[in-house]
Amino acid sequence: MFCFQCQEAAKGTGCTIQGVCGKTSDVANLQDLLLYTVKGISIYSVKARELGVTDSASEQFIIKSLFATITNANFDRDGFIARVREGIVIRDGWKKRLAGSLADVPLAGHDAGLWTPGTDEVLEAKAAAVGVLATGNEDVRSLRELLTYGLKGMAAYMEHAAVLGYDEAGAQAFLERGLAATLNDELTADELVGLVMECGKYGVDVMALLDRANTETYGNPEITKVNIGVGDRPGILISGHDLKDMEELLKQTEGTGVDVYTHSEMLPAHYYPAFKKYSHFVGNYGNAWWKQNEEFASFNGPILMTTNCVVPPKDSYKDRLYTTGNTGYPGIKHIADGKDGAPKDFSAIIEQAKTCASPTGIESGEIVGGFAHAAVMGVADQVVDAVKTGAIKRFFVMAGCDGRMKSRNYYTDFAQALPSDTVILTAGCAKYKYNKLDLGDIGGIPRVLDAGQCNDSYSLAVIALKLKEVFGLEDINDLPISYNIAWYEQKAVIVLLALLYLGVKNIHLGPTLPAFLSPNVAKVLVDTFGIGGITTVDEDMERFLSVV
Ligand code: FSO
Ligand code: SF4
Repeated sequence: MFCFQCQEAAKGTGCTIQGVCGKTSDVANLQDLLLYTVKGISIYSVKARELGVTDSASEQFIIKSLFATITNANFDRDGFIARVREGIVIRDGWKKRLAGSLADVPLAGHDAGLWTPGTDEVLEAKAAAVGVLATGNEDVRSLRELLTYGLKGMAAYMEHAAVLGYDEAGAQAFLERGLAATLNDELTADELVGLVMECGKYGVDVMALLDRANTETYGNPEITKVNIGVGDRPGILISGHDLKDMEELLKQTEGTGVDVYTHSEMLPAHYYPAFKKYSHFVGNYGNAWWKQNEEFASFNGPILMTTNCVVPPKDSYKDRLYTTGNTGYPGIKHIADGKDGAPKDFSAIIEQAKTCASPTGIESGEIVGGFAHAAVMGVADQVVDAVKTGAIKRFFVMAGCDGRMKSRNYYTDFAQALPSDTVILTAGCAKYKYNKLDLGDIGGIPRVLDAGQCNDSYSLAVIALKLKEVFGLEDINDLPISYNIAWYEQKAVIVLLALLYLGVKNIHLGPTLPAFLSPNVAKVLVDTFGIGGITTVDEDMERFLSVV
């Protein structure tokens, strides 16, 4: 195996024996093969689209496969073998449909479009040969992987929008075009850079699409106080990002005597009007994804993982853990999709919850959030006044991810060291590094404004663009906003590319720069966009605050 797609890549270069995330070598290889398979499908689906032919089963397969290979989403070896076989059937179906035009298909001679799986042994031997290192030139490899990871992040957000009935042909077309491009040895580095930037454009589009899907379905997030204590009834803990699962779980648990709590990235569900009406939707339990080993143990009830990040489970709660959607883990019960659009059946989880003790309290009190674009625009006058009077000197976008590395304590220290006339804008699980600190408020505006999940970083961009308009500025970079972003997995890659597409410069990325950026590709990002890493809190603070 060789995997360097996330921030925790071993030694800052790549995992080679087993993933720091817990991914085994065989699963890592099978994920590479699944990617190779969807790239093979894309060779043909791109041509078919040019001829006006699309296929929603093929589109869904591509999206779900990309999502399943994101860090910490799916560890299910057998599931990946089955997906690869299914993908080959889809690919070969395209070949039949394009029989008359195969000669015009660019890359038709590429192995990704031709190979056949045979036995599981043959398939696994293939899996070991098609990974990241199959591309020899390190800059081409770096650009291909940067593009692939951006596409994975895009696919995750497209999937969340799709389950709510929202999709966009342009993004899907780019997804497939981008995947096929990573197989093309003829492309120059400049052309690959162009595709990476284009990926950022589609990143903005799919985050806007998901924002529309979420807000039109569940209402605009509202400024909300969320309980972080526990009640005395048994509960179900729901984690991940899928709001449709959230909705169905709340509906099915109503009146059963079982409460529902959120964990990690599901916390922002509390901000949506559609979910507030459920009195058994009690609060948020615990912190970011990486603390799940201890927090799932003390929760006492069943836990539903709707998306990444899944940590290899401990025996203490294995029999209470469920996966659904694109998540999976060997030996862990999986809740299947409903048939023909019917809701998923969560009855097994609910029945188990009834036999469990209520959660053990680990915290008490409340945290506040729900500062997505509509809520912030609702108090825009107050915010603009505070900036004009100098009560707010600078905003710090500290969106992104949390993770287990000790070096991430930097973000807690940084938040604490920020002067009291600054405001943190956050989204994603990065917030858990400072959302329980008492940082106070500025004239009633809290100093930590949480917009929601990582995809709600889009909201932060909308807020920045609105402020630019209100202040009559030419350039988004003239706003008093600094970007100190923490990343972990590939959804953060698409968020970053989207911000670059919107023209945001001088983003600082930590706790380390991606292992998949070769020195030359990193230089392009530094020279063109002023991307930088982090150093110490003191040094960085001085640098950020000296900008005028
Ligand atoms: Fe976090 Fe995990 Fe949301 Fe990621 S829970 S790390 S960027 O999946 O997607 O923020
Ligand atoms: Fe390593 Fe991250 Fe890849 Fe897991 S996802 S194998 S931790 S680089």
